[in-house]
Amino acid sequence: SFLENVVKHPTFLAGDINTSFIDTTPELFVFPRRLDRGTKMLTYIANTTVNGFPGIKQSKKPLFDKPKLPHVKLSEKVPSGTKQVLDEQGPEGVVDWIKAQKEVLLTDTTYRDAHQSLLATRMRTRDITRVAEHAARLVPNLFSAEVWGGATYDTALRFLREDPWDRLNILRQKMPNVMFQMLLRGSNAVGYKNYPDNLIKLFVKEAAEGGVDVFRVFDSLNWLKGMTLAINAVRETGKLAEATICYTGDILDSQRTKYDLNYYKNLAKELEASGAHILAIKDMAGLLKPEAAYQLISELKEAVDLPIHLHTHDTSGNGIYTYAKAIDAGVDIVDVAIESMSGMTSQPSANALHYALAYHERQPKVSIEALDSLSHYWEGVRDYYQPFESGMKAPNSEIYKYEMPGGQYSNLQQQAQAVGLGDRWGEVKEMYRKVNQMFGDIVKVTPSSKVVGDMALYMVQNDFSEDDIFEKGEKLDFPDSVISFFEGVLGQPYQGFPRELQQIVLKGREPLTDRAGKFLDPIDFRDVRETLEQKLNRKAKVEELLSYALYPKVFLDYHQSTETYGDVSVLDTPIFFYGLRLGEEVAVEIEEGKTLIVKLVSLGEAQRDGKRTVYFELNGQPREVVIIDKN
Ligand code: 3PY
Ligand code: ZN
Repeated sequence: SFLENVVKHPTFLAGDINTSFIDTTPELFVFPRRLDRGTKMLTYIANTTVNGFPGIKQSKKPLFDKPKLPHVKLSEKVPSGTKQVLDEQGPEGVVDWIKAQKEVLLTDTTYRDAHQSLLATRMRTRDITRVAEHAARLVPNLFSAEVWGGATYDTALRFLREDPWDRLNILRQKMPNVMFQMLLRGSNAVGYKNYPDNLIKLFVKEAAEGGVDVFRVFDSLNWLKGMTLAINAVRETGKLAEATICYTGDILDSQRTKYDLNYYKNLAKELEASGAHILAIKDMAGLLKPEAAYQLISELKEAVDLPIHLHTHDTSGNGIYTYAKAIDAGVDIVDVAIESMSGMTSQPSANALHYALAYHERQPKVSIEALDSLSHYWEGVRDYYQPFESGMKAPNSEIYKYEMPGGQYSNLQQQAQAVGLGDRWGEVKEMYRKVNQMFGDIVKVTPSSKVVGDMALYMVQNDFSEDDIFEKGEKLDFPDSVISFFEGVLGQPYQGFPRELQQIVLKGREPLTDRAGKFLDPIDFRDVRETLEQKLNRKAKVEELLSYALYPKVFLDYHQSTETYGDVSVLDTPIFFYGLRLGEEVAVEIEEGKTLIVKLVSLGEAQRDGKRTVYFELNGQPREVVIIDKN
């Protein structure tokens, strides 16, 4: 095809060639895409059929029932909702609207935190968006749907081979009435480290344009300075800034005085003063006990004039009780998940809350039939993701002792297994608790929770006690995340760092005392564009610049995957995870109105070099692809 390029080139056709022609005409080396979409898709299916999917133990492809979509007339007009309130009356209008509601309002986290906490964030855009038009008609009275942010951005690119911005765009089209909410990790955006200020600003601007209406902004140490830049960036977009306090400790425990009611009240006032439209209480580990919820919410309602939005995880099994008490204390909005995606490390059930508040004057105005029909859909979808379930079978009130966030519990357990500590999980949890105390009792949420988890693993793995750390610490190589925590890169913990341990870890280096973002050079996006476009060999969209700036390697790997396999988001989830059974025939809609019929006919033997030919029929025509058998 090099030759084809040469003979088709206008200079060649004009007969006007000299010897430098090849050197000075770089486009000669740009070959048309080698593989058509069909072949790319077959390559993905062949590879997955033979080699499996990362994180899924290879097994026979299970038989699945198709998830049942709710019966809804999609031709009917979508009722208006909070999104229209925002569009017509702006963020202050939404705030007034919230205050005027007697009933407690609901945020549905099924599309984000629920699967982040239950299924390792693996839910694919296809399964999320398929039910969106139905949900828009069934539950138009939601306050918001949490659909983006947290770990979803990274996971979409890294594991699901899809563009997180597509999810947002498709959802926005299909659900035009309910406000969309995202979780933004302050100056860590949707990543695990501090990014330059101009990246945060551009990210927020694009996310707002892409459809995010409510930005829940938190800092992993509850450090105000880590949030204000993002809060201001959100305000500039005309969207809602939901400034967040992460809840830790126990306000009612007289033994634990660091995070008491006054701490929370003061922080709430500071957030109000820094421009928050809504105050979120983010109980990421599910530590807020019912009576504490009553007192905390009552006092915060007195302390600030902001609507209050409560988030919890149901790990202990007490989530509904906590919400009931918070609702009696006047909380404005609570986070729930559709029943079949709720409970345990996820949010409390929306459906159960409906019944818990039967005959209560604040029972939410959401139809239980609608919630049930959505729950049936998610029940079917959840089966697809069985390999990513944590294996937790019952509530676990030990979480009150360990204070591990919902999303971290199963993750850390897996990490422990990966380093051969599977049978010492109990010790790891105890160590997590001890490390928290060694670090001065800190707020633990992404990424500070990861620091505590890394240190706990490190200590158990090496059989280090707390004394060992203090005695031998000068000579130890601590995990990177622990070093950057003590360097102050994640921000400043409330009441500062434990000095002695900090000096041991930093070995004489001076920590930061101000925002890391202040010292990072702004990103030159023109530079980034140039580099990226060279790598992609085409124009890049702003969203792609952001993905590249946030996660350079992950984004380039994702790009490489789309070059090899095409757009795999069109495959249904069983095919995406397992490929095809021998003889299985499926229809794949690769774009609207264009469907390919694919049948797996046979698998050739693996050759010495691992190559294996896989035989298909594509629209009735025989096709074969060669892949490497990695087994
Ligand atoms: C995240 O940052 O992803 C979280 O969900 C923290 O709770
Ligand atoms: Zn959460």
